[in-house]
Amino acid sequence: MSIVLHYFPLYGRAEPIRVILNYAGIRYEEITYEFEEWSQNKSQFEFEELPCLEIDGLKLVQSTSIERYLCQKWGYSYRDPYLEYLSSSLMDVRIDFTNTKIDMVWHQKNRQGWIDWVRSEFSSTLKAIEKRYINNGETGFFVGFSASIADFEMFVLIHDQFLRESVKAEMEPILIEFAPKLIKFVESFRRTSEHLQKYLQERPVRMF
Ligand SMILES: N[C@@H](CCC(=O)N[C@@H](CS)C(=O)NCC(=O)O)C(=O)O
Repeated sequence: MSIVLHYFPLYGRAEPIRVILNYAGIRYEEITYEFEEWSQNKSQFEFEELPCLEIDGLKLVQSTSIERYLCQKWGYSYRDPYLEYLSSSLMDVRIDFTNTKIDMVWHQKNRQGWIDWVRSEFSSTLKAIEKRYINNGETGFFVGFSASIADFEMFVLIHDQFLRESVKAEMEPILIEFAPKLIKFVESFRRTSEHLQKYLQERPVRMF
């Protein structure tokens, strides 16, 4: 099977896709577009946006639909509608967060304002996310006893936005104050896949 991920030199909307692929130990290539060369390339892609995941020549677009596709294909989804709702609703939480961050940090160049927003507004969402984790029995997963889209999404949200080396000093205190069990989730989920651990050690350091 040939798998190619097309994206920019960012974690961005492609990172949950990379995390799912790596967690499952699936080999793929990446084609990275520098921002200057994007305008000549965008017409190749439906909706003229990235990420795009090319699987055996089939070009999949829209990041969350790609994630759902991968989760269905590799056994990380639930047939039960309520369990799947519990799982995918956490994806919507992460997207709301991403959209706010893109707007404040990327467009408005207001990183400090965004950090203030995380502490004053998003902290109640962090508490609600932690409550979901506790309600599932602190199993190491957000829904049931095995990995689902909720875990990939919450791993990317909590690990990359609060705990990775380059943001930890500023962001981890917010988690410690409002939702400390989410740190335990990240530690536990990382241990469930050696492929994921290797990926995290080897991936390039990105700002966004
Ligand atoms: N709903 C889309 C949004 C995709 C999107 O906004 N992609 C941005 C990068 S994160 C992009 O391609 N920007 C370049 C452009 O619009 O020309 C998804 O989730 O994939």
